[in-house]
Amino acid sequence: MFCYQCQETAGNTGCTQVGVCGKKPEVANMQDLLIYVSRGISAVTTRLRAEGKEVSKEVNHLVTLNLFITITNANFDNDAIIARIKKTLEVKKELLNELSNKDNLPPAALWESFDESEYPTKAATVGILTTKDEDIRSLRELITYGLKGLSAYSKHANALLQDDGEVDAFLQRALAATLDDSLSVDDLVALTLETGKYGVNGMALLDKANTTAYGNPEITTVDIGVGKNPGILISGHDLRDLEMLLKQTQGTGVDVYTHSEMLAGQYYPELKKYSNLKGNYGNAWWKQKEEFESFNGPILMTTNCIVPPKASYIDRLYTTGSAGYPGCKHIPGDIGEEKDFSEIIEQAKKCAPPTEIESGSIVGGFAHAQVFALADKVVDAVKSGAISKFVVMAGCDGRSKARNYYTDFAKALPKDAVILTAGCAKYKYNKLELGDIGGIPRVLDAGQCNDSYSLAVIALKLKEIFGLDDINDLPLEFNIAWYEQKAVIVLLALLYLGVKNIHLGPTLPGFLSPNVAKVLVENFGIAGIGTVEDDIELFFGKV
Ligand code: FSO
Ligand code: SF4
Repeated sequence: MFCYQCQETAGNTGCTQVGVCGKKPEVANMQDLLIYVSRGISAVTTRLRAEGKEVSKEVNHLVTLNLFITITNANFDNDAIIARIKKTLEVKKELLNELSNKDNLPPAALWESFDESEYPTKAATVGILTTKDEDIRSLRELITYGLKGLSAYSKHANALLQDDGEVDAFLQRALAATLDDSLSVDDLVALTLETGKYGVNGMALLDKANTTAYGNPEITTVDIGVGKNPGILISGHDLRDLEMLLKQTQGTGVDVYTHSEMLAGQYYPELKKYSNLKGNYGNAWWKQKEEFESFNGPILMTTNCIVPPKASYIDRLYTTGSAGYPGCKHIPGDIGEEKDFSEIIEQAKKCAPPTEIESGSIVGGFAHAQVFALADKVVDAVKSGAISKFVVMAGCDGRSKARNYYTDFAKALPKDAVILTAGCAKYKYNKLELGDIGGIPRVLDAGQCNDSYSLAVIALKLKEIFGLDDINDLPLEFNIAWYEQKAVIVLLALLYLGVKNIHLGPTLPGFLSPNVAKVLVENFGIAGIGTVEDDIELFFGKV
């Protein structure tokens, strides 16, 4: 196996024996093959579109779900991945029949085998290292990881019956382009930036889907303690799953708690109206071994991030959608279907209520509409100097000790600085008592990692209000934490929007070759992180 797609990759160069995430070599290899066949089918759909033929939504959804499944910590279930490979090959076979011109298709578009005993051998020939030039490899993977993130966001929008055919067409065109040996480094750099453009569109689509279905997030105080009823803990990012679970648990005496990224569900009017939606339990994804144990009831993983579970609670862990883990029950249900969570609810009834691990509350819901509603207050605070700067600290949390930097950085910020956050990175500082500035909390949580889009919309609005020509002239710094591939699409989207001098940590991606890293540094001023003291001085001058 060789995988270097996430921030925790071994030695920041690549996992080769087993994933730091717990991914086994055979699963890593089948994921490589799933990516290969997804590239192959994308070459076929891209040719079909060029011939003026329609590609169905079902095919688009097939490709996006394939990519989503290979995101870090989403799916560890080899059988599920093999089933996706076969399904993709079947669909591709039919699509090939519709093509008028099959000349010069890449080998991935033509390869086919329904005998899974051949898959390991094939997988060994299609992995990341088969691209020999390190810069081409780096750019192909950077694009692929951005597309994985984009797929995740598209899939969530699709679950709410929203599609953007242009995003899907781009996604497949770009995926197919990673097979094209005629593309130069410059071509691939251009495609990387174009990926960012569609990243913005994909996040806008999801924002529209979420707000159309559930209203605009609003300021919400979320309890982090527990009640007396048994509970179901729902994690991951899929709000449609949360809605179905809330509906089905009403009146059963079972409460629903959110975990990690699902916290954002609490901010939406059409979700928070359910009286059986209790508080948020626990913290970011990587603490789940302890927190799932003490939760006592069943846990539903709707997407990443799964940590390989302990035997003590594996019988309480369920997956759905892109998520999967061998030995955990997977709840099926396609887009537009009502999933049946009754088995989880029945199990919950027999479980003890959650053990309290924290008490108090956290405040969130500062997505674009809510911040716009407070715009006068915010603008006045900036004009009067009460707020000196905003610091975007969106992204992911993770296990590495180096991430304590973000807690220390938040604590060390001048008291007139406000943090804009989204994603599970917030758990590094959302329970600190950072106070407020004239009623504006110093940590404004927009929601999930995809709600970084909201932060960009807010920045663009501030640019307009202050009459600036350039987003980089705002009193705004970007100090982003990354872990997996959704953060890659967020980064590319920000670059496309013209944001410069983003600090990215705790380490720069291992998949960036020295030359590709140089392009990002020279053109966009991307930098790593330093010590807390140095970075505070860099952003604020001597304080
Ligand atoms: Fe976190 Fe995991 Fe949302 Fe990621 S739960 S790390 S960027 O999946 O997607 O922020
Ligand atoms: Fe390693 Fe990350 Fe890949 Fe897991 S996802 S195998 S930790 S690089």
